[in-house]
Amino acid sequence: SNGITRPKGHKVSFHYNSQVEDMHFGKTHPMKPWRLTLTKHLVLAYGLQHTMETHLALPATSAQVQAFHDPDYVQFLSEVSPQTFKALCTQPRYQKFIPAKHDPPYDAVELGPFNLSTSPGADCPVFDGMSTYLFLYTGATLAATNQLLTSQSDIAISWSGGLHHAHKAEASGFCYINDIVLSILDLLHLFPRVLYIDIDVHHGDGVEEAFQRQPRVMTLSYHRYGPYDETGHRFFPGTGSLDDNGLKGTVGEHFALNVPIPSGIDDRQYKYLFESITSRAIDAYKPKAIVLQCGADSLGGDRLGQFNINIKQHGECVSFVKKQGLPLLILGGGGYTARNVARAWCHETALATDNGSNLPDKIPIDLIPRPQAFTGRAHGDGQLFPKFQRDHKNDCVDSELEMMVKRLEW
Ligand code: ZL4
Ligand code: CA
Ligand code: ZN
Repeated sequence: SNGITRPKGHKVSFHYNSQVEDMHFGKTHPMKPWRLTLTKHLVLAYGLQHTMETHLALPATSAQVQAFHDPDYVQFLSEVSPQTFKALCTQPRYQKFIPAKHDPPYDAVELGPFNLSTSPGADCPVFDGMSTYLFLYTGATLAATNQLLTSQSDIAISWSGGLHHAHKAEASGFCYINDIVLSILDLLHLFPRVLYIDIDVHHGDGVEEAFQRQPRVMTLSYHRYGPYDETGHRFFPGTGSLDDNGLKGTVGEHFALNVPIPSGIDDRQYKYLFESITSRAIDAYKPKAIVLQCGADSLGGDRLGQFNINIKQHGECVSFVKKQGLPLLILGGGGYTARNVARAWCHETALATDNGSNLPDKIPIDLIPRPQAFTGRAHGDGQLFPKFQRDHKNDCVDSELEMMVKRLEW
């Protein structure tokens, strides 16, 4: 009745547990789980729940998480809270995970084991309900993965997942459990080759590192990368140069691809890079399944990002990958201007179910039971595709991008 229809010829499932929304990383911490509330409400306001299966996610088990992570780290994560942190830190089994001392600017926060901290300035704080949050976002991604493994879905969506920086025994960059690595390990039981594509503005270092020694996973990350800034730092995490292609001297060499991008890249430039490089990678590698991390911090106007791309082009990356017709896992990731995260991921949910052109331009805003934070003039201009103020000067020049595409042809 509103023009929204079920997709023909493929099945989509959506995996989520609203409990993740209640978490707070800290007052001014950029990671806001309530962006997932906005996303969910927008999806529901457009009626997209009728175009796919919606599954309530259950928490992952410790055994599942240990398929990649160190058992001591998993044990710590399952017990930690602001109340238990100090006592846990003194336990003998965790001593070897406490850094002796750390370099600036990290010395501003007092670090416990595994790069975790209760200091307010930490990237990976210990907060109330943290264990619940971590095991739920991981459970959602693993349930989505299972839908693909059992051919019950052709596309499975897990917007609370996509936390690409977590290492085997270390939290990093707002990521604690690497749900992506766990998912790909599961996919490898069935699919001989899995392609991982990452359009978050940050380098997908945790996923690349986990698979850098082996050829059954190709990782391909598009991200901001550049020289040291005025403060002597690189854009986080500082890895992912063009020459970073998997661990040299192992069979994994040449099975990691990185596309380092200057700030200010626009839609046209991003489309050129994404489509030429992704299609070459797919033609050469012939993956049997694809995992797509859709970090929304690559949008213009993001609090942490430095690109100038619009929701339309972000979504065209999803459509381009979907068009390959392979089992597809769609994940979230970064995204720090919450209203734009919700718009992008709602639009991409619609694209997955072939409803990309069916969403009216005006957000049906009065249908959205919105939280306090979404009221007021600063939030929501009522447009699904807002015209972004370019907030980063475009120092991204075509000739540089063309050279990169040439160098990545092999
Ligand atoms: C914050 O305002 O570049 C954390 C982090 C906490 C609260 C108040 C404390 C103020 C920005 C970021 C001091 C903050 C100092 N609070 C933070 C080297 C850094 C050490 C930490 O999208 N300081 C580290 C991580 C990146 C660094 C990006 C992206 C994740 C993903 C997938 C992770 N870390 C310098 C920064 C704030 C904060 C404000 C912050 N941290 C911005 N960028 C980082 O790829 C989900
Ligand atoms: Ca990326
Ligand atoms: Zn990011």
